Amino acid sequence: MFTRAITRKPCRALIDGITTAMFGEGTPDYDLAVQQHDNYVKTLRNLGLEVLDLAADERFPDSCFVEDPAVVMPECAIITNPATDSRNGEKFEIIDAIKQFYKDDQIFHIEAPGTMEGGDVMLVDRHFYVGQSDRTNAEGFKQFADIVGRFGYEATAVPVTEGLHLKDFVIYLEKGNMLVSPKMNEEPAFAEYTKFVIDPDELYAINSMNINGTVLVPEGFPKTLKIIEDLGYPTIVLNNSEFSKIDGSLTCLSLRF
Ligand code: CIR
Repeated sequence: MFTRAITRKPCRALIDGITTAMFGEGTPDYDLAVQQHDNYVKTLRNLGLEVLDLAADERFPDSCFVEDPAVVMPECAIITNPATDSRNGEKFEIIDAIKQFYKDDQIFHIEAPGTMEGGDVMLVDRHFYVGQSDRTNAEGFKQFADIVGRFGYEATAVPVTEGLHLKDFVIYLEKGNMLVSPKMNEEPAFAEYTKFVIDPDELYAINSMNINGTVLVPEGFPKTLKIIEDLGYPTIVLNNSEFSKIDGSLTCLSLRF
């Protein structure tokens, strides 16, 4: 059960965010991004979460994607080590927010040469699956597994070969149900789960977000929406178009705990 979230307002420099255009072409419209972000925060608040919405930080174009510089769980928070030069400094900026909710001895760090971004980290009950991607390396995984192991969590590394982060290609809903890309459907680490394979033309909607039993789904993906509705979930559809242009999905925009 989530009770809180941390978000950060998009900055004007968002238009210079890193992108492979894996989900959409074009430059984000700043004003529209602000509107979409406001709506995202409002939606989390309507679902009962207390949201700390941090001020925009113009030094870091991608800083609204707060999921990447930290990984949070009830027992501790792990400040990651983002892999790209333009994002690495975000780890210093998220700490003040984290310190409002975690004591110093509950805060851990991924250290170089380890790299990690939270978009690669997916929790299933007490088991973390960690993408091995351009952003999270084997050393980052090793440090992470060691930290969470102290709190009784298991951790398994999963190769990510299709694009940016693990959670762009697999998302856990609950009760053993996962939304997966056709490729992740073949991943041995997920053999035991019930997988719903998302059409290649709707891959962006894999990153839907279960908040306490209501699933937030990006707008424009009717086949995925139907799969989620047929599973019995109430859904809320959110337009995330401006973030998708710089490879940002729904979960990227918050830390939830
Ligand atoms: C980046 O390339 O780092 C950003 N433009 C997008 C980050 C998306 N974050 C996420 O999936 N957790």
